[in-house]
Amino acid sequence: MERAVSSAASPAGSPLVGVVMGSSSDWETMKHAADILTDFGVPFEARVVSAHRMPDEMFAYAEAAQGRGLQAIIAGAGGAAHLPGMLAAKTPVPVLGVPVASRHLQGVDSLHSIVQMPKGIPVATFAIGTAGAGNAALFAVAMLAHHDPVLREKLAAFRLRQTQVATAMTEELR
Ligand code: RP5
Repeated sequence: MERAVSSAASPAGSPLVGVVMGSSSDWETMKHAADILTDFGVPFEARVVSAHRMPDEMFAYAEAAQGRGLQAIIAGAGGAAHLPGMLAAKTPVPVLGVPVASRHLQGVDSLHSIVQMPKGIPVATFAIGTAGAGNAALFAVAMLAHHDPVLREKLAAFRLRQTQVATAMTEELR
């Protein structure tokens, strides 16, 4: 299993999106977010910022996020996944939570930990696993595209390609 978290996978420029996770073991899931951001040319950074093993670093990361120009933070964690909620508590930057599949409860624990935020501090929560990581990145792209016509065109082209692929699937039935 690939456990190294890439720190240089981003296109050039100050990061607009932070991709953070509780462990390098989450990277197999979270790299699907990084891949989407790379494809769209969105500058991002990828880091391990464990909530319970690096609480001070996690707070520092959240406190610096807005000043560093981050527009969104995609946070993935597994088990008692408090990383997205704690980051959201410490920064006004929108946090997109990705429940990572856990060994014993297959990520249902992660999902409930992230999605059941008490009213007042929202975390936008995505599907368990790679679909959630990819969709969190696409959601971040959509947020950025709101003020970026080039990104908007790329997103429209991405969706058109999906439609074309799905449309061509009928041929496979013959
Ligand atoms: C969480 O514990 C991480 O987000 C990861 O999903 C899980 C297991 O971590 P490792 O034991 O693989 O480091 O903090």
